[in-house]
Amino acid sequence: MAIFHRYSKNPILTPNKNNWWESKAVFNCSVSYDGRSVHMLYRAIGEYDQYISRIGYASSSDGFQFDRRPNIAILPTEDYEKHGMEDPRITQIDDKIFVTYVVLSEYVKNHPKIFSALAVTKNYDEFDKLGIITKNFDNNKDVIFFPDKFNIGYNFSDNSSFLILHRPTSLSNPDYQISRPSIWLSISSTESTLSNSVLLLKPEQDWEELKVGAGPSPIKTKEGWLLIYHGVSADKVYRAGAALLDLDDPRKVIARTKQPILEPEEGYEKIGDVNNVVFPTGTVLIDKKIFMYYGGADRVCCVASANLDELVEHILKDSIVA
Ligand code: BMA
Repeated sequence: MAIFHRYSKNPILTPNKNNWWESKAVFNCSVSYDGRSVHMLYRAIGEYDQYISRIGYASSSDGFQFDRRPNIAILPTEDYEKHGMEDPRITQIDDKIFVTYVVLSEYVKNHPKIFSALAVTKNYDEFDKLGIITKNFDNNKDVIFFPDKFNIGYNFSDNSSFLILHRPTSLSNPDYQISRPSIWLSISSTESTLSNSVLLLKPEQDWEELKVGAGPSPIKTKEGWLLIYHGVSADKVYRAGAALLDLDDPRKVIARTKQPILEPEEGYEKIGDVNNVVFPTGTVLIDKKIFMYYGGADRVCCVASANLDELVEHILKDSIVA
C-alpha cells in the first residue's frame, strides 16, 4: 500500500516561459509554514548553455497553488555563487529561517568546485549571507539543519549545538569503511562551520547503492526524528527513503525503510531534464498530515502527502534496524 499520495494536479510548479531565469526548469523546492502560508524556495534554470541555477520564491495559502515572485529571490551577489545556486533547503530555528544551498564556486579543468552555503532570513525578502559552510570538505551537498539545537556529545561553552546533516563525496576517516557518498551528522558550535562529523547513514539497499543524501529538515515525531532522504541506484534512478533517529541523540538510527517511500512512476518524474528523479527537499506538517515537496525529473515541482502516524508506523515496520 502506498504511504504517500501524489497531488492529483501535480506538478504544482512548471517552467515559466515568460520569465527568463525560470523559463526552462523549476525543481527541488523547499518549504516552511507559518500557520497561514506555505513559503517556497526553488531551483530555477533559464538556459541550457551554461545551465546556471538561480533561486526563486513562491507562496501559497493551501500548499498546492503557488504564486511566484517575478524576481530572483536570492541574488547571486558573491563570487562563490556566480556559476550557480542550487537546491535551496529551508529550516526554521526559532524565528530565523536558515537556507542552505549548493554553490558552484569556480571551474577547475572543466569541473565545478561544489560547496554548500548558508543564508539567513526572517521574511524571505532580505537574506543575510553567511558564506560557504563546507570549506573543509570535498563536493559537499544536501546540507540541512535540524530545527532544534542540542546538548550532545560536546561541551560547548555557552549555548547548545547546531546539528547539520551533510553529504561530502569523500570523508577519509579510517574508522569508517565507506566507499559511497553517505549522510553525515555534524555537531557544530556555530551555524557557519561543520565540525565533529559522524557517519549517520550509508547506502544499504540496491535502490540507494550509488549514494544517499539528506532531503528536508528532520521533523520531530513521538517515535523519533523523521529523516527523509534520497538514494540513487546503479542505474541512476533517484528515490525517496525514510529513517527515524533517536529524539535525544539523533546520532542513533532507530529505524530505516528497506523500500523507498516514493519512486519515479508518473511521466513528470520519469521524463525531464534528468529522467527518473524524485528528489525530496521540503516538508510541512499541517494537522498531522505531512506534505512532501520534491523535484520531478529536474524539471518541475511536485507534492505528495501522507498521514504522519501511518508513515512513522510504516518506517518502524519496514525497518532494517533492529
Ligand atoms: C543531484 C543534484 C540535484 C538533482 C539530482 C538529480 O546531484 O544536482 O539538484 O536534482 O542530482 O539530477
